[in-house]
Amino acid sequence: MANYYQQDIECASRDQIRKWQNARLIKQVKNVYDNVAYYRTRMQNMGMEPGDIKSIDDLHKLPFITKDDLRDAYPYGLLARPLSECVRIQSTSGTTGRRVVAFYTQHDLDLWEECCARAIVAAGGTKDDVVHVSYGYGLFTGGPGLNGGSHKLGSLTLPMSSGNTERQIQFMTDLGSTILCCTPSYAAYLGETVQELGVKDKIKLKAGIFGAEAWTEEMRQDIQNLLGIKAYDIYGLTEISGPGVSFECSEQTGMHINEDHFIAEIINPNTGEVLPDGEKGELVFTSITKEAFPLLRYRTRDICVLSREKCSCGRTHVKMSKPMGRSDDMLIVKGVNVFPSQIETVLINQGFAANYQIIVTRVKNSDRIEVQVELTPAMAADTTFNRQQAADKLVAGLKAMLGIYAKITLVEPKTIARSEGKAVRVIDQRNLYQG
Ligand code: DLL
Repeated sequence: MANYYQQDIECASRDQIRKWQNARLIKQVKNVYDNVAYYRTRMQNMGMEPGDIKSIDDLHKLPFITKDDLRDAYPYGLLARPLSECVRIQSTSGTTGRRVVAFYTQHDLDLWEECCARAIVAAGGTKDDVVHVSYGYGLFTGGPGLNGGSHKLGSLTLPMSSGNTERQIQFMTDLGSTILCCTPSYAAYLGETVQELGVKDKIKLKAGIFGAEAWTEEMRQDIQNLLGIKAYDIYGLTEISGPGVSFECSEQTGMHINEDHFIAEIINPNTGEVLPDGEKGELVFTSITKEAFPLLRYRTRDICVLSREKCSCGRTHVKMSKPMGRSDDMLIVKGVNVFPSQIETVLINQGFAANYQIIVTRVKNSDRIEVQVELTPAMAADTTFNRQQAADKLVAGLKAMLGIYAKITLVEPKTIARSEGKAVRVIDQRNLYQG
């Protein structure tokens, strides 16, 4: 059985990582130029040829690629290998516009699963663990990615997929699941249900690997307490492979990017200028080892910060912060930038759980924002709990955080629809209200 704590790779010197990246980038640029008409034309239009890229210092000379470019190229326009060499398709979970489809050769699947295996190991997993995968299976990469990683590690894998929460908990207790993989919102829901059923002492979970959507440090604490586990973040996107592009280690202070496969840059989202480590901006990835669907300088729209500070776990790969929201998730309400994560922080700091929905409307050209917040079961049961005071306190907290008034509506526990996939946090109805 291979060892998926790949110390020689994950703890390599920065010089060694740079050497890998230089060689792989040069090869990848030639590959896309030779095999993908889209890239060849764009580079030719810029007067470039593959030989112009001599090291990662030249990366900034290459054009960006965006989700719109991927949609325009749907379905085969960016394929760099004959379809006959591809063995898998996955697709993004987007609900609007054309979906993006990503192709994988067997080699691509192996590398992706290896990245997921590294993530499970970083969360304390070994071949003796029972890995309970409650991400959705199918076109979404969550289930297949973690499933593959767990197989590679040799752990016993429970391919639960999402939904049927009581059955999930039944299997968890009967089969002794030790590592839970799902979205953080579903983990919180599972945690609440475990509490309600009074079976916390029957579950053997020790860790969770949660990602695919934004979640705050406060939500991490909640999930850790509800399930009695250590909760690790995992990040990825279909276009670049799926989960496992980066993952947290025992330090839980950011996610190590698998730099032997992906080169990360942070750019100013407005100007495209590359920013130094430590500055906040849009994350851009170049996949240097992928065969079927390699992307150069893909703009993720995720806003975060990179850090190369020494990590106590020994890994040397650069760390990315939790995405602070997507540049296209950011709401502009009354001219103010609002990220759902800011609202979540206020709610959790005031004792609520991350069960909320943000509704934005426009009345007579003026934006209105309402946050519907579920009472926790304890608040709802407490006859002395003053709902008006709690709502006023939330309004004040949001005003301090965002600088604008947000209406608060407290609703009964479990009345906001739970998602088994990514949580739906925002309902923007402004295009319906032009009054
Ligand atoms: O969400 C892949 C994935 C599955 C990651 C399971 C982690 C766990 P997509 O559906 O293509 O792929 O969505 C990618 O989700 O650009 C981010 O905006 C968001 N995202 C993914 N992981 C995180 C995370 C999968 N840990 C998009 N924190 C990305 C915040 C995340 N946002």
